[in-house]
This record gives sequence, C-alpha cells and structure tokens, in this order.
Amino acid sequence: MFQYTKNGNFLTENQRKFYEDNGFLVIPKLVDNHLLENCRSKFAEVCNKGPSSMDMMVMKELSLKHQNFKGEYLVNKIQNLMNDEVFFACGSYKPLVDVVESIIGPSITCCQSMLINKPPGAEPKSSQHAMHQDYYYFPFGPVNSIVTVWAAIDSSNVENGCLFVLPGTHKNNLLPHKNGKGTKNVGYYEIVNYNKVNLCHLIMEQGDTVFLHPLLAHGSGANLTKNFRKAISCFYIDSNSYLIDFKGTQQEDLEKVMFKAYNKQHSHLKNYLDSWRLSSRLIRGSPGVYQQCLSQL
Ligand SMILES: O=C(O)CCC(=O)C(=O)O
Repeated sequence: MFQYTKNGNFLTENQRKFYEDNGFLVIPKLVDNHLLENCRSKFAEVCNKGPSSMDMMVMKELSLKHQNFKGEYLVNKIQNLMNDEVFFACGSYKPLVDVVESIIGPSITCCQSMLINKPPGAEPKSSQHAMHQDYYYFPFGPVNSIVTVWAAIDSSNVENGCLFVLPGTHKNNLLPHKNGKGTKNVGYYEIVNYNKVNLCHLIMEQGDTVFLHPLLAHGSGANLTKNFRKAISCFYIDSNSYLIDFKGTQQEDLEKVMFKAYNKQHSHLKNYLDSWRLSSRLIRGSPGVYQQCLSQL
C-alpha cells in the first residue's frame, strides 16, 4: 500500500498517507528553536570570518555583489555544513532523523547540507528559486531512497520568499529542466513546462520542518521584505544508495556547471561525483554501498 515511506513508529498513519499522496509533509515545531538560533549565529560568524570547516563553501548573492554589501547582507548560501558541530547538531537532531528514517529507512547519510539566506534588497529574479526537482542534481538512486529536509530558521511567507510546491508531482519522472540563466546564480535549473494550478505556498514558523520527495516540483519566491529569510536544508540518502553517471543524460550540462563552480573553491576535486564526498556525513547506522562507491572514485 505504501510506496514512498517505510513501516515504523515515527509518523502517524495520516502523516504517512499525506507524504505518499502529496510528496511532502510539514511537521510544525519539529526542530528546537535553540538549535536554529545557534545555526543563525554560526552563519553570521562564517559570513564575517570565513568557513568554519575545510569543506564548507560560501556563496554570494550576485545581484548584491557590486553594491558594497558585506557579511550576511551579501552571502546567500553556505553549504557542506556537517563537519561543523553546530550545524551537525541540527542535521542529526533525533526527532528530525526519526522522520527521515520513516521515509528512507535506518541507514542514513546526509549527502548535502546548506543554510540558505535570502538577504533583503536582492533583485527579485535572483532571490527567487525557480520550480525544480531536487533529483535533477542527484547522481544517485534509487529515487525513493532520498529525502530533502527544510527547516525554517525565520518565519517564511509569501512576502519573504517561502517555499512553494506542486503537490503530487513526485509521481512524475524527472522532467526536462533548463539552466535558469536569468537568475544569474550559477547552478539554478528550472523545469521547462509545468502547470501552476495547484501551486501551494508553505507558510512556516521557526522550527517548522518540511520533508520533500526528490521528484516533487518546488521552488521559493523572492524576499521582498527588509529582513532576512533563513532556513537550513539537508538532503538525506539511504547509505546503500548507488552512484549514477550523468554521462548521456540531460544532466550532463549541470554536471559541468556545478563542477566548475565547486572546483573554484576546492581545486583538488576530480569530478562532480567527487564533490559528494566532501559534503556527505554518516548520520545513523553503518556505512554502506554509497560510502564504498565514493571511496573508490
Ligand atoms: O529557497 C529555499 O530556501 C529553498 C530553495 C530550494 O528549493 C532548494 O535549495 O532546493
């Protein structure tokens, strides 16, 4: 009866059914505010003093780069967070990982993590994140062994660029995407054609957490307020996932673009797959096929 979730005790029958039918599930107040405030402070520290671990990457909002903005008024994302213990405390927070386990099973690796900041004043086209499926970026499978988790550090709403989703679209295959060049931000790909009729905005308070299937079409709006909009987003996979070669697929272009961007900060990287070695950390259970494959690259 259930295809996208596992048997276990951490989700109610209704929550499980909601995720199965819609491809996402919001759990109010799941992450402790204290952990999120620690992440907020750590983010400010990284913006001002630089990365707090070797593998961490800091990205700037291009539309603000030439306007003399600094610190968290300029940085729109830091990624590869899990080797910083402040962020790890959030990414490995038991109530959150329990829900992840209910979706992908008990062998859990966080394969990517980011703190996404939408600073005030950015160009709307640049601050929004166009409609996409996260699976477009992931060179591993099977697809149902992956889940995206997004926890609100600030309340998010239509004005400050909350997430929006197209419920049920996780039942599609991977859809054609094109490079969202208009956004200026490297690595933003968007779905070429989609129907907005059922678009649903996720209005969330601090600590509210949404779990998204990797094929669910989603994005986020521009921040049109004078305040920041921050969230922490982690991607989890079953540690027995296998790697996929993007050669000959529609993601060949993405692979080149992302590798070029990552290579600027980490010149020792051999290829795009190699970048997942930097960003992955085991969270629960034993290392599996995924770790073996990465170590053989
Ligand atoms: O704006 C955000 O916080 C989320 C953007 C998003 O959809 C993503 O990073 O996949």
